[in-house]
Amino acid sequence: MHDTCPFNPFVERIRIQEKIDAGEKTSALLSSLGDCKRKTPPLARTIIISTLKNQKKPVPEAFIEGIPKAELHIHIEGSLEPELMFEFARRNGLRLPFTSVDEVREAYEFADLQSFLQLYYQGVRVLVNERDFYDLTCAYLKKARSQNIRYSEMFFDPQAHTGRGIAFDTVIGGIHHAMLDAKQRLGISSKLVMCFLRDLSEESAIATLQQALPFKDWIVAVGLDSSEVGHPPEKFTKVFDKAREEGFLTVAHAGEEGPPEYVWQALDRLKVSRIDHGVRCIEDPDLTARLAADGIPLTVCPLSNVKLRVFESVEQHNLKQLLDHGLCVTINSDDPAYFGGYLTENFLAVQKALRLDRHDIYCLVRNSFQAAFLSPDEKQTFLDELDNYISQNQDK
Ligand code: ES4
Ligand code: ZN
Repeated sequence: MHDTCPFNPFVERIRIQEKIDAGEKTSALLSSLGDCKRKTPPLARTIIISTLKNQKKPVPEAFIEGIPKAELHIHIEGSLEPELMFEFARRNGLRLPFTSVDEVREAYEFADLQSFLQLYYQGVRVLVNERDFYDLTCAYLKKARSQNIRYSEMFFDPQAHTGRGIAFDTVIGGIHHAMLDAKQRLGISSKLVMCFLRDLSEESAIATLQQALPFKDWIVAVGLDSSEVGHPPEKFTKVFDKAREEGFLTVAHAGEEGPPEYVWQALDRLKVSRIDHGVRCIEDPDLTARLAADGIPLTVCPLSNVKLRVFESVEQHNLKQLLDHGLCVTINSDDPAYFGGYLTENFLAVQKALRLDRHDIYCLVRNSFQAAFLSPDEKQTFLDELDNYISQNQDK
């Protein structure tokens, strides 16, 4: 160790900080570390963070577009673009209550979550055959790859399909095979999270979990979505207990429209690893402190929150406050075909409206890889890729 790394990292840290303060470039500093860069990653990261904090230049869009990202909150059915909706309706011999793609897009004005869900459940009816689920997933993963998403965890809603007579294996088969092909052809990694619809009964969720057991290896976690208010997490305590016994990780939508109490229940009753949305946690200081202390990530979806009127505008969004409270905030697209943007558009919107700097963007992206359901080694590979991007793009 000492043969290749003959310096004291503490002294080195001070020496490097002086150079950063004097304006030296990240790439020069990192290469001055030489071999020790790999052996002392925290030092390399200190350099990156300190130089990012020193950057006063505006954040170019290209920096955000190019940064390697992860997405942890995307409903695959919510990536159904109107063009594909028409295509699937045509090939399945179904009629849509719209005459054109433009007419569909014009209908995407929502008063709240419930008014969105009506259109969302109407949209999914064009998904009938395994090939529809395959094509839908391929289209999303291709788009994700084009935005430099390196890893995506996708929700799917089996009950939205089995409830209208589509077999569970048709749904998961199409999605899974698209994930395998996208990994091979595009190099994008992905995992699947199965959501229970909370406006249905716990018995229905239990039946869905049973149907999923033969496909256990294809699903990393279970979640809870759909109409939140009036359907508290505690309603699903038993099915989440069973899911954890079967080896699934757990997440839940909570604190999107629902009160902080629902976030407490998701943590204490459903034992979730992450909270989806969670933005209303800020109303309860004890809850905010708990989330920060336990490092529970929030998968925040800014454009979704504005479209569904959780916040009046992106400028009014509390994402920056959540970060300032020390929470592990991540940025996500939710239902990109309905909410006016995929992941990059979400980053661009918050960067502009909340004047985020490069360091904020770095932290948000880093949080997503840290919060992902990946092994420590897999995370490290992505984090190294992220750090390389930062050190190579600081002059842009
Ligand atoms: C959803 Cl934005 C949102 N919230 C809750 N459930 C959902 N399902 C699809 N999108
Ligand atoms: Zn969601």
